[in-house]
Amino acid sequence: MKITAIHTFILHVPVTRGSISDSLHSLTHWGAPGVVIETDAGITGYGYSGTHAHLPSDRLITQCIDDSLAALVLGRDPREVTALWHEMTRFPPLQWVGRGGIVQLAIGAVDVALWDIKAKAAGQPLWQLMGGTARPIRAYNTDGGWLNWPLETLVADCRRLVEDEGYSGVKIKVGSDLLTDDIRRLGAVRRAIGPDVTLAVDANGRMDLPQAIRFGPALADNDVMWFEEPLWYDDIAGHRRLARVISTPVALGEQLYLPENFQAFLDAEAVHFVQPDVARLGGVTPWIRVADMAAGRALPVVSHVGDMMQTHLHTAIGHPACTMLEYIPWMRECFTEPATVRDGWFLVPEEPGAGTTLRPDAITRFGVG
Ligand code: 0YR
Ligand code: MG
Repeated sequence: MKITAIHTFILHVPVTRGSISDSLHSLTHWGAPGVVIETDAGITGYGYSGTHAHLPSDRLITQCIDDSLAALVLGRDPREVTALWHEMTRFPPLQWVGRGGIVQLAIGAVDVALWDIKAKAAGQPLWQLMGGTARPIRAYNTDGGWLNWPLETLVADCRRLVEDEGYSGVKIKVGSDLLTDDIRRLGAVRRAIGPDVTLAVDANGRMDLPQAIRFGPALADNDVMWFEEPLWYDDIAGHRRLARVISTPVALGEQLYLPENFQAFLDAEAVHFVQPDVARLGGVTPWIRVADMAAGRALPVVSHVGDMMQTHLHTAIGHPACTMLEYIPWMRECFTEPATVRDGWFLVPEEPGAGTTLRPDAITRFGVG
């Protein structure tokens, strides 16, 4: 089988809850700069990254695919995806200008499209190609808990997710200007959802070490499952120190671009819940490597879903280190088989591929220049 054509696209899809904020970002749309790869076997693969829908930066990703990566993979056999990933990440001129960052996001989109083709060629969903068995994955809801919501809205929405929609886990954003606000919001949510629901918090990298340490007792008192991205993303030493002085496990990984970054955090014992994202890490190929690293240290993998779950549902089912997956339904209308939750559990996808096949109208409805 040979790759015969490569086209790129950029989707900007409105988020479901209006304008939302975490401690560092506000957004109204989710971005998906991506790629369609065609083959002489008539199989088409789809892959994309996940961004904050900023057209100038999305264009940097599609340009990297159009102008550099396309020439590397054109004419090649897409089923040789692991070899192609190594070639893409080691292509001298590209790694010189961007090891990590834009280049890695572009490689991730291509890698996912190649895995999509490989799974379609095998007639299997990706989770099955990975050697997994059809097993339910527990969902925790992260399409709530936003930091721009007043306390009453936050509490009512968490209660609704649990009582009306059947979620057994939720995550709320922290990293307010005042730590006392975070403590008040956390306590109110825990009281509203009761002791049995999994509750995680996410500071999106905004705190400094003293503030994160001061938050520790409130996290323990409210039985918080993990403290996500407490400190700036790349600060290995800071996370290691925090992990040693608080009793709540630390989660991170959505901002790490390279498998070697995960290796460094793991070697430093600076992370407990490992959160690789195919959309940032460079695709399914490095995701499997990171999940294997975590499994080798008895650490759970709970992916961040920059792809809005489509591929991560497959990798979660397909890898034994995965225990839960976040649910954030911002791109459901784009796909032929959108990831779906019933009674707090993800349905097992059945279509062959990596879950990324776009509906025919996705680009006409959400495509931007
Ligand atoms: C909004 N999930 C996250 C969103 C989300 C961010 O900025 O991108 O909150 O990706 O941290 O865990
Ligand atoms: Mg997060």
